Amino acid sequence: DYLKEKLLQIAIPKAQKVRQLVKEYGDVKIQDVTMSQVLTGMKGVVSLMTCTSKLDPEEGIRFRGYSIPELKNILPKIHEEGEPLPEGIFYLMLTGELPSNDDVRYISEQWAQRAQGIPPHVYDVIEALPKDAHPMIQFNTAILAMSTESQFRKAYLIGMDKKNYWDPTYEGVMDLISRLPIIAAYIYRRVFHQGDHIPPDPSLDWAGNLAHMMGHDTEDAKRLMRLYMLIHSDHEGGNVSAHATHLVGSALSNPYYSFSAGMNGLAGPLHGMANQDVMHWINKMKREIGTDDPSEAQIKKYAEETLAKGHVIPGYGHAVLRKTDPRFQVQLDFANKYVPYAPYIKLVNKIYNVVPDVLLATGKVKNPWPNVDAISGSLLTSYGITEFPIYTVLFGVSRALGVLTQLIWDRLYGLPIERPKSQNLGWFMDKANLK
Ligand code: NMX
Ligand code: MLT
Repeated sequence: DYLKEKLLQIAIPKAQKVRQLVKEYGDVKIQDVTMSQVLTGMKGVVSLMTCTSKLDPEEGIRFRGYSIPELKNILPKIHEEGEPLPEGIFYLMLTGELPSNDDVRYISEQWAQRAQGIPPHVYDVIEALPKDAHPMIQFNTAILAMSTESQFRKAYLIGMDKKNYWDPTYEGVMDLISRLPIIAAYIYRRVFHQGDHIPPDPSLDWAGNLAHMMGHDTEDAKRLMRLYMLIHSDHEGGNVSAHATHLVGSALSNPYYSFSAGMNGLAGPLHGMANQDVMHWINKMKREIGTDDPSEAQIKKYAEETLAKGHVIPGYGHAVLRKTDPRFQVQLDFANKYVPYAPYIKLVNKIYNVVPDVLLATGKVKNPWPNVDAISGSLLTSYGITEFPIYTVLFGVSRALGVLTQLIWDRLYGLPIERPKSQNLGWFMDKANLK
């Protein structure tokens, strides 16, 4: 496997640097931490080392230094006018280098081959769940069921040398990523299409195959799926799904256990489930106002009522970003170009005109702008993928690319078990001299 060889060559000097930093520069102070940072979700506290991507509050995400608009131009594509292949961003996040067409083809082929290894019991486990169990429950159950295949545990029991932990991690990650589209499509067809399953087409790319297996076999749907898989793939290390995957991986739990932890976090409404909740919020608005095409004044009133009830407006706000999410923007540009008359896209535009001011008026929301989830469901719906509960699963398939390449790097760096310190309320009160 030339990719593994290459990765090791890139990683050896970097892992040496990590060891040197700990040994020779371990006492260097990097930050002061305030009370409010700890008590409001550790915002801004640098406590993780992540190499796959970095988030700037104003500019948004960069993957190994490249922004989304840049990647749309430089990553390999199947069609000149089309979207980059997610295989390319995987290669970039893994190696730090831009892939050639051959590199991307190699990964596509690897994943198509490895995808054939899903054991039959995984389908039995999915089938044992009620059809109306949320697709994220079915997805995560399948991920855990696939951990019977983990090579990490087997190698660990045989007595693998620490410095080789990355190797079975890489194997598990490649297997897992290759199989996620099949699992996601299986759940989709089981729940929404009477179990009428569509076999994978190994000649297709990873994202194109997902659209194909879901039954959305047009070139347009494949193109949208490539875009979706590209932009959801990573958001540096501190978001809940990345952080959870990394934390659980630090106990040397295998890639399946680690990724499952991340997916449990993605299923929360403040994280990935927001993409489904946005659609519920829009549809409830249409029902309550009594029209499919509410005016901006009506949307404003509905948004204000949402806040008055103590609910969040899904798809808006962010823990780090302080501007419109470039992942929202790239989808909006795509939608305005290809499906501008789609009713949900017209609504997304109207909501964007109104909601930031409503949130700003609260005086407490730190970022009133839309995030990735404010449009992704409306875009999928406009391409015929109208079943909202599958949206977070699609987010999860994509997120695997980033959090699992980082898991390989965690083992290449030789990072230890993670164990921050906790304190009780009295300790914090003492620090503040509060009686
Ligand atoms: N609607 C209503 N209130 C909000 C919103 C929103 N969209 N965003 C923030 N707030 C509130 C927040 O609940 C908090 O209220 P309180 O002080 O009463 O507890 C206050 O504003 C300050 O919060 P922030 O510091 O601005 O935001 P925080 O970092 O705590 O949370 C989110 C970030 C993303 C969880 C938050 O903006 C939110 O709940 N957004 C809606 C859900 C959503 O779209 N999540 C998806 C994020 C992207 N993703 O895919 O993961
Ligand atoms: C993400 O993509 O993980 C979300 O935008 C949440 C985050 O970055 O905190």
